[in-house]
This record gives sequence, structure tokens and C-alpha cells, in this order.
Amino acid sequence: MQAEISTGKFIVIEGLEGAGKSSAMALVKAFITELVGQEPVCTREPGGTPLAEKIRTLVKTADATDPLCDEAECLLMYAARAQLVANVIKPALAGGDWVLGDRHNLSSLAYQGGGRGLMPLVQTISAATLGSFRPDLTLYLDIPPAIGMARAANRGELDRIEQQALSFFERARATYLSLAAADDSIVVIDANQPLPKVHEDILSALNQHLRV
Ligand code: Z5A
Repeated sequence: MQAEISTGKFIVIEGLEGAGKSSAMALVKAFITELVGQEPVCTREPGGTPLAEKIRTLVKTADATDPLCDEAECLLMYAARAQLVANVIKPALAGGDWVLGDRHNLSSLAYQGGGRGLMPLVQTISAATLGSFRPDLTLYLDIPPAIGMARAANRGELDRIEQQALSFFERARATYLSLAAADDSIVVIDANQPLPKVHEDILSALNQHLRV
């Protein structure tokens, strides 16, 4: 039976590399489709618009002759996000659609804020570009970085960010967990379990937070 839901919601999946976001996206997409009778608009960050996809290529590609500095990386993440929010996410929500995001602002807080040590800059740009706009629900798939990176390594060549030291991902994970502990709209899912159990926990969180 479909729930009585009149307005769109913004649901986001977060996690370090190898956490299992791809299969979680498929699971949550199917859940929302069943819940509201319509597929959500799916996005990924950085990316999701033609211009933001160009920025995605810039931030993922290493250039030894002109290395991307941390501040430029941070600004590019927000340039991509501003485009996506203005041209895709907000119009979809305004039209009553649900939006399912593969990463959003929490990634910048974790990677650029925690990982790069740029939290004051991240908070300033976040406030300036997003204001009070935020997801209705975020599922953070938590995985020890060494395990996630081992999973991701099986996919082949690592991109520029994936090549960072383990300590960078440890700082990002600590930031994810501390932000989740302070925010009821962020649910931590233990992604270091067999996949069926991870999916069971995701469905349980969705039922608890989205069924009215
Ligand atoms: N980034 C940033 O720094 N700041 C920002 O603001 C934003 C992003 C928005 C985006 O890369 C990069 O940009 C990312 C953060 C940074 N960089 N890093 N590093 P991306 O989108 O290309 O990559 P990703 O988001 O990290 O990865 P992904 O491929 O989309 O998904 P994933 O969660 O890493 O992994 P997966 O493909 O779902 O699973 C990986 C493998 O593990 C796969 O073979 C699965 O079958 C396996 N798996 C999954 N779950 C399990 C369990 N439970 N058991 C065993 N095996 C499993």
C-alpha cells in the first residue's frame, strides 16, 4: 500500500570508498519507488549536470604539472554542488519529486573539512552556497577505510582522491561519525557486514524514517 506523501524528499547516501553506495542506491531507489509510486530523481556528487560532470573530471584526475591545491578542490566541489542544487535538486523537489543523492554536502565536511583540515572554509562556503538547504535523511554507510579501500582497489586504477593516504580517510571517517552523532537526520549503517545484513539495516532505517 502506498503511503500518503504529498511533497518530495531529499535522501542521500554517504560513505567512504568501498562502503557499498552503488548497491545501496539501487535498494533505496526501489524502496522510494514503491513508497511513492514514482522513481526518484537520482544524482551523484560531484556531478549530475553537464557542467558539474566536467568539474567531476577535474577533481578526480591528477595533473602532476599543475596539482590541484586543497582550497581549489574544496571550491570546485561547491561549484559543482551549487549547479546541481540550483538546476536539478531544487526544481525536482519543487515539482513534488523525490531526489536520491549519491553523496552531498556531508562529503565535503568529511573529506575537505576533516580529511584536508579545511573545516572553517567548508563551513563558510557551505553556508554561503546552500544556506539552510539540507537532505531530509542521510544514510551514512560506515566502513573502516582499510577495508573499504581494499574493496575499491579490486575495481582497478585509483583516481586522484582514492590515492590519498589511509590517515586522510581515517580523518574523514572520524568527521562523518562525529557529525552523525550530533544530527538525527543522519543514520549510521554498519557497512562492514555481509551485504544482505547491510541491506536489511538500510531497509529498517528507511521504514523507521520514511513511513508515516
Ligand atoms: N568527494 C569529496 O572529496 N568531496 C565531496 O564533496 C564529494 C566527493 C561530493 C567521488 O568519487 C570522490 O569525490 C570520492 C569522494 C570525493 N573519492 N574518493 N576517494 P566516486 O563517486 O567515483 O567514488 P565513490 O563515491 O567513493 O565510490 P562508488 O564507486 O560510487 O561507490 P562505493 O561505495 O565506493 O563502492 P561500491 O562500488 O558500491 O562497492 C565497492 C565494492 O565493494 C563492490 O565490488 C561491491 O560489490 C563490494 N561491496 C559492497 N558492499 C559489500 C559488503 N557488504 N561486503 C562485501 N563486499 C561489498
